[in-house]
Amino acid sequence: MNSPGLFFVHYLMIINERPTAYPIFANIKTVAMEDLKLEELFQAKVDAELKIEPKDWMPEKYRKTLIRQISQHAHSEVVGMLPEGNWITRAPSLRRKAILLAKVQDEAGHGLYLYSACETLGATREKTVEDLNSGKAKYSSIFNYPTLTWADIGAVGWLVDGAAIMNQVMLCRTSYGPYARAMVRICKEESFHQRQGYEIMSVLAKGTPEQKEMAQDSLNRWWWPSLMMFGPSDANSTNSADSMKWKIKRQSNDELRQTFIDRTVQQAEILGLTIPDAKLKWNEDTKHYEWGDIDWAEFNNVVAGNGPCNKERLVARNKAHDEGAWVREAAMAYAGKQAKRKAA
Ligand code: FAQ
Repeated sequence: MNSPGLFFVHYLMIINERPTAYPIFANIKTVAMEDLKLEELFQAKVDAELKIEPKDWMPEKYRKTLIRQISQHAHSEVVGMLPEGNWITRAPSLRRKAILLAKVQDEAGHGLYLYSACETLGATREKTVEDLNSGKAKYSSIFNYPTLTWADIGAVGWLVDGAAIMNQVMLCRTSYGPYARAMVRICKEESFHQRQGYEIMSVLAKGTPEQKEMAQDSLNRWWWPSLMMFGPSDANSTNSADSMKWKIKRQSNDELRQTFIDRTVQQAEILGLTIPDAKLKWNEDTKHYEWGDIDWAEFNNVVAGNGPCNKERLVARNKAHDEGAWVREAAMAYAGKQAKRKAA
């Protein structure tokens, strides 16, 4: 307890959650509950940096916003395996293949932690997955672009994981406990992913002229879609006001995008590659890069399901789901047997 505010919130939690353990406080509880509506108590907890846990009271809109964001995040991890999985059989060496395999498996693990976090909010796994497979649910726009060359695996690690981690570090401190805890491990792994991508780009950029050209071509194609990963501009971000108030998000889409650009431009300079933006310019006064215009029509089109690979991704997910039916059945049968054995 390092502040009076935190002490007050903690005290209210004790008397609200365990009044019988503190009979002296029973009357105060009634008064406190009258004075402080549940929503205010919830907000006070959030403001005091206490985590909201699954059994705590929460506004319905908070629960829905979390289910929306966490499920979209989980779907992104799972669909995100597809563009990279495309290169596992064609990785240029055994070392590269082993690294890529490990990375793609990490993404599956991230999906699982996140689906589990989503279940703690009352969303069933079946419904969440069904929403992805039917095309109802969103996932990150970035995974609807194709990986055409080996350099794209470098660009995905460097730029896509780089953008993902920029956004996800703040989520380690998100207000919902299960999401925050899942994000700690995810961020450690994303950090390795970003470095492996940068290393691929650095080897190619220092290689033959053809290899350097391949790296540049890949940067040209992935730069703008990576900037779109941060979501619409703050002015058009419909969910941000609530998410910031509830400390689900702690930095805005535009702030994170700017930080990503500032860091990544310097990394491109070290690689000797050129960011495909004629308007890119360092501003000595703001200490930030100025940059060109994102094609929001392209973003909206991809999010609406009309990007280069949207249909292909859903076909692949549905095929994997159908072919995995026997695994789910076997797991259920095993769980049934275990339950019977325990009951006997
Ligand atoms: N694509 O009001 P906002 C990864 C939607 S994981 C598609 O600003 P919000 C790992 C948004 O859902 C990458 N849709 O929304 C990996 C909303 O629609 P709705 C994913 C987008 O939630 C690497 C509407 O636009 N990361 O890469 C996109 O406050 C390599 C209005 O937007 C996460 O999911 C988009 N890019 O802010 C895996 C992180 N952006 O639902 C494999 C968690 C926005 O109202 C290989 N998510 N929309 O119908 C977040 O931090 C947030 O959800 C944002 C969007 C920042 C993505």
